Amino acid sequence: MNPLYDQLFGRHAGQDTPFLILPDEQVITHAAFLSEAAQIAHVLVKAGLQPGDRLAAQIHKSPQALALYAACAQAGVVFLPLNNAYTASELTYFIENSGARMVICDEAARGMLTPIAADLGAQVETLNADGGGSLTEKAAPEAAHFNTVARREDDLAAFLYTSGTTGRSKGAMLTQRNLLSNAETLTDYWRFTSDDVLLHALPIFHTHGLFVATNIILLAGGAMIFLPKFDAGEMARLMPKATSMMGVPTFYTRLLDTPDFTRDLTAHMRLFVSGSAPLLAETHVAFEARTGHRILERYGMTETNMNTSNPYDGDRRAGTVGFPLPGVELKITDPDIGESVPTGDIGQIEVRGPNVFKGYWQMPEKTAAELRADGFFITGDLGRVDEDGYVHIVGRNKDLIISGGYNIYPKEIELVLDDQHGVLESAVIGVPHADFGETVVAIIVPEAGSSPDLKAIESAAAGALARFKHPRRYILLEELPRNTMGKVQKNMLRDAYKDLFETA
Ligand code: MCA
Ligand code: AMP
Repeated sequence: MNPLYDQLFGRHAGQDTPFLILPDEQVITHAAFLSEAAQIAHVLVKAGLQPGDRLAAQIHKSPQALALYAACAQAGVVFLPLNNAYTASELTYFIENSGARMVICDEAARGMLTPIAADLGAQVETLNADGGGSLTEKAAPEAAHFNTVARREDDLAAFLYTSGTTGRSKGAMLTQRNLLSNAETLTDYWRFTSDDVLLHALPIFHTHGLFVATNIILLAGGAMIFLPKFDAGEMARLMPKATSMMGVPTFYTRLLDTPDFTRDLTAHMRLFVSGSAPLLAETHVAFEARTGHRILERYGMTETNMNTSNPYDGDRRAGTVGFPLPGVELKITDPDIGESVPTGDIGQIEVRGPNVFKGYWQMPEKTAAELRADGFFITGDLGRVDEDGYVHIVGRNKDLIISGGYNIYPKEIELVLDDQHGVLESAVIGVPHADFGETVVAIIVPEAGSSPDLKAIESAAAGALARFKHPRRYILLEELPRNTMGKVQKNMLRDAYKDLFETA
């Protein structure tokens, strides 16, 4: 028994129906995909990986990258996918913190990662964007059948790192049950069947593209048009072959900016889902005006998978994230005392259910601070539930920026900036941005008498942090606004700089 592997992958054994459809129309069947996964699973086991060991992968999106996920599930190895944009120092932390025993990377990164991995006792194999590399070379001669390793529902299936307000990333431990229960609920709620063909342009190193999109299609037995990345022209070209699409709000605003994206092109589509960041009500309205479809917005987190969704049949309300999913309990509490607030009032959103993770890897204090003993997880989002039961997210109780669907914690950037020559302190904020929803702005306070070299600061940030976290604008200020307690008032800064990218 290995519920995750059996339910998502094993059930398709021997099926010659399409699973992945590539942009050049090449089709990979479920059976062919499973054979490749089994061959990779042999490589992992021969390399000495045991059930419960972590495998970190910083690889491009490809069918083989997805087969690696299946191979980990089959061999009972915990899959730890990493954003391609992470720098060497970010990667070092993830490998060290997770204790990964194997690292899979692109050939181009092998030289940089080999000494880091060696120091930390991990082996390195490569997997390139075209599916080549040492991993698939070693897999090629292996048998296309692998005896699935037994696992239980509460065994770990994946680690996904999420940053935190202290600047230190936390490994969210997701069990088989977390992933499976959510996939089952969503498949049903959004009516996915084996007739579905999902247009898949999300990265597969985050919950949205890996678990929400892929696990649903696997469970339903449908197919995915598997694009290496989002490209509005490609989406328009391939949409006629799809039935459904999932994306972050930037996908939708970019599609609306594409003249080829017409009503005719979407007439046959069944479902458009948005999440990972707030979808502006105006985008919802413009999308309906252009296509006649109402986008279905849902709300989730790395730690919880999906929590709420607008209804499939009922009214999909712009600016709301719908109702708690079946099996998910949601309450709005007072952040100071943790008690529920009266209906309609704003408070922090807490959720409980089989979707909620097991805790942060080796961080019992952080786990205890966010995951209550009674199972409720404090999301850090602020919201309210209206009289019709729709959940509205009105803000965040955590210092977080979401740019194009990627989460960015200001503290992590501030720690780098504060270390630079001539910098007394810094404050990093998110400001509205037409394309990314929010973008990063850094406010730097110079040390008395010094004038910091912004070019040098920019390159230090570039060396330490993934590209999507880089401030897009630096502003020098003599001092930061503080309240009487001495706390920096970021809301004043956000307000002062809210129009910086108005015309972007
Ligand atoms: C790329 N860049 C970014 C971003 N993406 N900068 C800020 N924010 C971003 N999101 C950098 C590029 O490296 C490039 O740098 C420059 O910005 C512009 O790149 P561009 O070509 O416009 O970007 P792109 O490659 O087209 O990517 C934009 C994107 C992509 C398609 C929106 O970021 C994306 O696929 N986002 C989806 C993220 C996602 O899956 N989130 C789900 C998390 P340069 O200027 O040097 O060229 S899961 C989650 O949040 C929860 C669980 C949930 O509810 O789903
Ligand atoms: P992550 O940690 O990457 O999983 O991101 C989770 C966060 O994304 C949540 O805590 C929310 O702040 C945000 N988020 C996800 N979906 C939505 C949504 N539909 N509307 C607003 N915020 C969202």
